[in-house]
Amino acid sequence: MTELAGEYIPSTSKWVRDQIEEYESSGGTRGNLLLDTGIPVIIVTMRGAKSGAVRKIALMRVEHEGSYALVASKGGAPDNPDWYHNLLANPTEVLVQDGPAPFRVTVREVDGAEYDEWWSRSAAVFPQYETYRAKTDRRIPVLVAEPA
Ligand code: F42
Repeated sequence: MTELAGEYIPSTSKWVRDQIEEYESSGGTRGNLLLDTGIPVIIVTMRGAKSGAVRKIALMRVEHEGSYALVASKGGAPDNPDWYHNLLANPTEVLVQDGPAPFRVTVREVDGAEYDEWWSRSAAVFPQYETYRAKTDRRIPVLVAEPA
């Protein structure tokens, strides 16, 4: 089973860590939608930038030709999510789970035309991203995870 070595420290956000637990324990057959929206999610496993621990988050599933957008929206909050820093610090120690088992990916931040292309794919899956963008003057980072 593809895993990251080290101590797992769950998210401080209960609803998120519960969703991750349900997704992983069911092989992606439960806990795979965002609340009651019917929109699929993925689980991303990474290395903490400060703790060096294993960290996990859930994100909306935005997939295109085997690659995934990781949209650091955090509900339109004024600051970036902690996980954004993790992925920038350790871009090759990342797993994506989209179904029964996680697989290794390499992550990079996108800009320019590539950002626009992935942003429109993301907003097509989850229109709420546009609401988040309108809510903050923070530029919401978009990273792309590509199978390693
Ligand atoms: N968040 C998004 O930003 N975009 C989405 O599309 C999205 C979808 C989604 C769907 C389902 C679901 O359950 C949650 C979803 N979320 C989405 C929420 C997402 O999973 C995260 O919970 C959210 O983005 C906040 O991420 P965060 O990394 O800021 O998490 C906080 C709550 C957290 O757990 N903080 C920890 C803490 O102890 O305060 C630290 C986490 C951490 O990674 N620390 C690093 C370390 O070294 O361990 C250091 C990080 C640093 O700043 O260097």
